[in-house]
Amino acid sequence: IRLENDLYRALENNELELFYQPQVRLSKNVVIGVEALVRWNHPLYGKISPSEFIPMAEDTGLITSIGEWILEEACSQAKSWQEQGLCSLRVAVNISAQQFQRECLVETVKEVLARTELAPEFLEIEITENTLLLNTEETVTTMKRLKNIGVRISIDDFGTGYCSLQYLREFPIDTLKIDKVFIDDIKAENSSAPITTTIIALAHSLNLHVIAEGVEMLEQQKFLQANKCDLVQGFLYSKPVQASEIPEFCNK
Ligand code: G
Ligand code: G
Ligand code: MN
Ligand code: NA
Repeated sequence: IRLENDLYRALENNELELFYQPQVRLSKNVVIGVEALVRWNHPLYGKISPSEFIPMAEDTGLITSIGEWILEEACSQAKSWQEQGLCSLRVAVNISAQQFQRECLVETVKEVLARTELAPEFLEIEITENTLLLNTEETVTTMKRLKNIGVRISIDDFGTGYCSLQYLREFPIDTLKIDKVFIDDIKAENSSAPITTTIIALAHSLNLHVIAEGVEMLEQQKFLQANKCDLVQGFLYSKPVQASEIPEFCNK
């Protein structure tokens, strides 16, 4: 309860910070994007994980202002990297289920893109399958409106939700993110990881991109390369880092 009170001040006290984790194209070994991951630097308790305070932000309604700050910070950072001539990185932003349900989301995305002057194709919105479970009609409408703006949509933690696959036909999705639990099945280059290979095949047969999350071992990279996964993300390449550390990944 104390923590909830503190969250009210976190924004104005500049206690929130975005970290960025590189996303690598396997065929060319280049960084093509980053996922923005929020951190709360609490003056007393130190770093607090978003899995703790995002639910709190949802309960208190603070998710609207915090979500807008995250979106704007991520887009303006991406624009700033582009202006420095470093690289044209896509930025992926996690949107919680509740945030996705808010009526203002599409307007907020539009306004943030206008203010930061980031071209919409460089913004990717990450939602989970559980977001799709809620209020299907409105969810499709919101996704279509986001697509019309030109932003990309990815399904985070793919394969772990309680969702039927029917949505893949109906919803305008660009990318599937294979959850780390399935990547963990890959222990060696010749491992059996049928869920991962099936998700890759599923994505490609639907003309979607596919990214593996939580890649930690070279054996996993080799397996994913052999099985034609498009993109990878994980500690093998980099943990989430501060914005200032991202440019050095672009010149590799
Ligand atoms: O980065 P980390 O492993 O601590 O993230 C923990 C969880 O918090 C993950 O499920 C991640 O998707 C979520 N998360 C991280 N950053 C954000 C954010 O900016 N917004 C939302 N809604 N969730 C986030
Ligand atoms: O739910 P979502 O996929 O957005 O959560 C991403 C979370 O996974 C972040 O908290 C990030 O710190 C964490 N993460 C990213 N790469 C790895 C990895 O290779 N191993 C582990 N254990 N966690 C990772
Ligand atoms: Mn994510
Ligand atoms: Na995930």
